[in-house]
Amino acid sequence: MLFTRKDFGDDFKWGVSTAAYQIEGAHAKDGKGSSIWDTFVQKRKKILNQDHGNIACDFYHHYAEDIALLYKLNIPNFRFSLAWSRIFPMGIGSINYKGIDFYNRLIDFCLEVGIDPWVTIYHWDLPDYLHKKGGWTNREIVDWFGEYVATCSKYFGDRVKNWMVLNEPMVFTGAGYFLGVHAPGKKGLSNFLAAAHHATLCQAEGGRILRSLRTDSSIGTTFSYSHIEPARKTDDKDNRAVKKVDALINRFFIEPLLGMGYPTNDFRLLQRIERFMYPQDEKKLAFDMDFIGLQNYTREIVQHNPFMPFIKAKIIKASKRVTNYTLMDWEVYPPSIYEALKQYDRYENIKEIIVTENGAAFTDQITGTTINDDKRVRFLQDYIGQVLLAKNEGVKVNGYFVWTLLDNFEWAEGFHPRFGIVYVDFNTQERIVKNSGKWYSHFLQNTLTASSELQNNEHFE
Ligand code: IFM
Repeated sequence: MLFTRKDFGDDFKWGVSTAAYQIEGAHAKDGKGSSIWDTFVQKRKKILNQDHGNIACDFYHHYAEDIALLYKLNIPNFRFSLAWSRIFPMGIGSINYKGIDFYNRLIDFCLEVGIDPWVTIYHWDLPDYLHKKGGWTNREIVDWFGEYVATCSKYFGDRVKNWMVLNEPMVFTGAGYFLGVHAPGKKGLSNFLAAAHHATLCQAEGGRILRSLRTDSSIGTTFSYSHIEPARKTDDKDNRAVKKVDALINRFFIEPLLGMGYPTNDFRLLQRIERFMYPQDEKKLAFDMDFIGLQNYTREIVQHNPFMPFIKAKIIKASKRVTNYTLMDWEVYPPSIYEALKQYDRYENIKEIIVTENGAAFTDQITGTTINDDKRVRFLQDYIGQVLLAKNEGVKVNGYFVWTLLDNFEWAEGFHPRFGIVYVDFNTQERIVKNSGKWYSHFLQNTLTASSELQNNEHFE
């Protein structure tokens, strides 16, 4: 399939996404407090190569150069997150005005060069001080978060018109409170369900606060979504396993927001979340967002497995099944984003879908000053082609953001998997635009025709 930017229409939002802890560095600069990630990276054997985000891309000091680069690359929208502990070093109470100044400078500079800021309020870096009080497992977080959201709106809402309340609640509660592989490293079903319920309350409450304070902004929140298929298509147990995994990883946070409650019918164990619910909570979980941010990277193949605690299902790694997978061991499967969009489109209450993240980590080939990342160029074309396919079928998708601008700190995987369309030399902080960055730039300038390979796609057969 051949396509150009024009095929998406003039109103379609194109951009790149980032997150504070992954790029900012300056972890203790100008009054910033410690976050759970600042602490977690100090623990032994939690992060590959003992990497940490203390400096990362030093975006705190290089933001002007990076925004100028965005401008040069014709990228009209920039998604970034606010570090809660830069604004409130202790989570609540006294404001750190140097933190406010930093974000004001960043927002102002974006606007000065004509780039729209898209701001995520929470991308996983909870102030440590609040963690010591129980963090996401403590229901008081609804009030703490409310104070933080209102403060963001007060100081930045005159200029920021696109907000995302949370980033991927399934990932930060699942990896951080059930598996213990992300900050704050807690484990167990109770911790997870408590954190999940409070995050779901906060995502709706955050939306309500933003809307009550500014009526002229567009409010959304983001979710990870992977298309799931059974290992053996006709096996009942595998199909039941798919339903459970789908309820957990794809539906658990979005359905209560849409007023549908938690999807406990397809995974009964999740009913235990009711232990953390107060009367009237079900209503409080719902809020009519202006848009939903969908983040898709791959598809998952699921098999029944009686030895897996609680869920009795296992995700089979891509490297055990296919040859085409990324450094994260995620299958390259472009139709996954099409399936994800179609699924979201089936939800009645979604007004608009924006793909707020999509991208891939591969080993880049460096020759002199050229960074050849053909695999990423192919990946982007193929996934964007699938977005167009869904759009042409009437799906209300109206934006696409590449994950990510700069190579950065990839959480537990450290700096090893490079996702950027711009290469970062972490010793010198030099930035080099990769071929994928050049490709995206030309595509956005509408000077080239993209082609997507329709691999594995039944819709074209
Ligand atoms: O780097 C992350 C990001 O923080 C959240 N979404 C997925 C990305 C790639 O793993």
